[in-house]
Amino acid sequence: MPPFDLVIRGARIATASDLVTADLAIRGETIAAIGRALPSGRREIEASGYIVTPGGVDAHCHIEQLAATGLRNADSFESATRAAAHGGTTTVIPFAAQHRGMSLEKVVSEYHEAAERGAIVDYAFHVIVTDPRPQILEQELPPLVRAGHSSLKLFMTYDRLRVEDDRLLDVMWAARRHGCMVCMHAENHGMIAWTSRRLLERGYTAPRYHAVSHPRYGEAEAVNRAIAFSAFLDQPIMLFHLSTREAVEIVHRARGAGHKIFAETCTQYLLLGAADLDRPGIEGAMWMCSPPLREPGDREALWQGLENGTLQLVSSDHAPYRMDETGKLAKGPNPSFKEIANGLPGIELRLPLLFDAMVSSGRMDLCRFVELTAAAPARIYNLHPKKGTVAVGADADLVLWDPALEVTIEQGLRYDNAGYTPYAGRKVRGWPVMVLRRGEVIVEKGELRARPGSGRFLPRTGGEAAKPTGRLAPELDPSRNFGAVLLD
Ligand code: DUC
Ligand code: ZN
Ligand code: ZN
Repeated sequence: MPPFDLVIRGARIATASDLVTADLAIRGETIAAIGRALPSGRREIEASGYIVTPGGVDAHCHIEQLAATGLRNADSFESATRAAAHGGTTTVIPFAAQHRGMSLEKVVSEYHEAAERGAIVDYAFHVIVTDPRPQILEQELPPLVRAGHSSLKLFMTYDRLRVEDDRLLDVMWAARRHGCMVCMHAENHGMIAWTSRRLLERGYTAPRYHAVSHPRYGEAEAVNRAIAFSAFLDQPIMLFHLSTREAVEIVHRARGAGHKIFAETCTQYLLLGAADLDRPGIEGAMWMCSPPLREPGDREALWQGLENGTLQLVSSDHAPYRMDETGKLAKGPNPSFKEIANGLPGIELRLPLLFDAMVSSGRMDLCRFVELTAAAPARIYNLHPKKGTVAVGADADLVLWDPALEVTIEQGLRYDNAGYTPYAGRKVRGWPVMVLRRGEVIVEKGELRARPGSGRFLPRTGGEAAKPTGRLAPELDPSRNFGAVLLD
């Protein structure tokens, strides 16, 4: 009986810190050995010339999610995680989205049911809180945190999702008490509302005006405000989907000043731009997401932010809506930009696009690619070292890359249910040719081998990233002023 279930021989194995050429052996669901001339496995894969990375961790994606408008996005857990698996992503963190008036507990249990039915890769949830009434924060949140839900998302914009400043502080305070990370959609609501109204009043309704309607200063203002709230309450935050140079600069200064701020950008903000929305008719809707795609200078600032550590990770923000009456055209064939669902598909192509743009292009090394797409999200959301690395004892979630394989991204060939990709026509070098999840080969030669429902929930505590620094604002310091009263 061979000592291992599977041995991958002679690949270059990349983690966030090391690059070695070695054999890798798997027993059961975990990595059992990494070394030279390892004993045999029941299955052997000759992989010299290939690269092994940890399975991708996509820490921000919307799956089977109900929008405040009543629209559900195009993907089920099955279709989204099938697409994720084909692209080398083996862990996802989608959302359990509360809408006003809803019980948080009920919302989370419904998303659990959907994921248990369909998920093909492993998953955790961020819990979106839109209605932080005392009952929710005091009664419903604590048991959810104990059950392994340790990150929340808050919106600073959208009529039906946004939480007012004092309520944001309530949620952040509750998060601090229970050890949760708080993820923020940081855009100024008033600036978006004011700009949108004036554009529509003047007849500027096409998709390209979506980019204009989310002013860059609106992102800067809200990012500043979120950082101030975080510093005030000493509650770590994750700034989701940063899109502008200004936001990167603000985060750079805040981190330099010692604030515990984390920041994400997404594939589309690195590779696409506002010019993509500028197409005839309604076609630009396929490039509409929020925050919107920006300018070349923003993309350069985001890349620099990833290089110098200001931004820690790249997610997909997969939010698929079809170009039909179930999605982007739900309000009719000729909607104004305000009536079109925001979001792009991207869960499948995040890793191949970034492998090409980071590694094949020579812009970053393999270790940095692994850090930004797997290790950092796993660490920040406390899934590391089970996920996000290649190490003895870690889950055998692995991607085998052919670094020389060139693929042109075609419109019809995706595995999600969006019906299009905003990256059609792009050529990438480097492609995931085999994907393993907990030791099982789930994608091989373009074929999916895993069954819906075989993905597993990953309960987690907030971990190191969600821990306060211990430096409360002076007004809240219990040894001074009225701090003790305010903390009560
Ligand atoms: N925010 C997201 O995080 N994703 C899609 C749309 C949005 O506003
Ligand atoms: Zn958002
Ligand atoms: Zn999102």
